[in-house]
Amino acid sequence: MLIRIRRGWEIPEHQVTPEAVVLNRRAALGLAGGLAAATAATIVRPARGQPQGAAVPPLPPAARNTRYQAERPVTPEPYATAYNNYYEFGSHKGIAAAARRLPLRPWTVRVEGLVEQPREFGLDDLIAAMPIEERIYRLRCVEAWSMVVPWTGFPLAALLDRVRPLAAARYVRFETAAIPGVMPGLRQSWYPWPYIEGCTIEEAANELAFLVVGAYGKPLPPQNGGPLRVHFPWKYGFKSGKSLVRITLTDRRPRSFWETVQGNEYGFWANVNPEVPHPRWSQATERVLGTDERIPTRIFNGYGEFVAHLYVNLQHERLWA
Ligand SMILES: Nc1nc2c(c(=O)[nH]1)N[C@H]1C(S)=C(S)[C@@H](COP(=O)(O)O)O[C@H]1N2
Ligand SMILES: [Mo]
Repeated sequence: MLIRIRRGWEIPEHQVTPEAVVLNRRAALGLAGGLAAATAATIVRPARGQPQGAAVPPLPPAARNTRYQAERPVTPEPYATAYNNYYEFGSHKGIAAAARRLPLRPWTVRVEGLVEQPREFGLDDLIAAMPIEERIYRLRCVEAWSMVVPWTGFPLAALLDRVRPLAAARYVRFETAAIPGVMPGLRQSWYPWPYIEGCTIEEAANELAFLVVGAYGKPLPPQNGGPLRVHFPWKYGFKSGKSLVRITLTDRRPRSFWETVQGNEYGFWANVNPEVPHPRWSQATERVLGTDERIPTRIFNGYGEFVAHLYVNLQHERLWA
């Protein structure tokens, strides 16, 4: 079978990445104060496309959990793994080759903060200890494109149980890897690295909140956030931080990367809602990655039956962007 992979820059609708537009504008406005200094610093760069680090073991067998139905075809793997947002590797969609420089092993993630038992987990020990399963989830990017991916992973709640959150913990903060020698995007020093995201403890405990270690039955490739990412399928994709290194339970609402960059466009909650437009474009429909289709966007990305109850008493909050 011949599958032609369109490169990010060949997709006419997305010649411009909306999220990048903001930053380029900010840079043009002279907000790039630290840029000169950062470019001057010596950055050791391994050869482009060269995988780094120790070998990644195959995933243990993972049965598909049929409770979660995508109701749409799975996006062909070459599209999902070649059209990515991962700003640490560049503010365009074609970062997959550059991301192969990320060493995926050894990998550890710290889980700490307001917990009884802070711990650092080696990724393979964690995978062996967790209830691994496959879930087919929709992913809706705030840029109005979407895909459907079979992820392998385990509920975020299963990991949090291991460290026993204290009653005072109200939020979960996700910190993702920032490795200057490996990630050329970090030289764009006007961005508030590292990439931070966050959610409430109730959202983290929701059955849909998923820690992902694989896609399409294989270990999660770096461009999709390997070796460990989170996915909240009812929220815009930017809430789902890639390549996690630290998970912190806290009593303060984390301020996320995109909130810091442009808080009027990217808020804390960022639940998918077709009726609430982004300030610069409509969210009513979405382009289906790998097809020429546009389909209506659904509230909570179609996951309202699982998550709508989380927001009933929060109508005063800016829940949708
Ligand atoms: N660390 C980090 N995580 C990130 C991003 C990023 O730039 N850096 N981009 C986000 C955005 S905007 C989206 S839409 C999803 C994209 O995931 P995918 O490449 O697997 O489709 O990752 C999210 N997680
Ligand atoms: Mo996104």
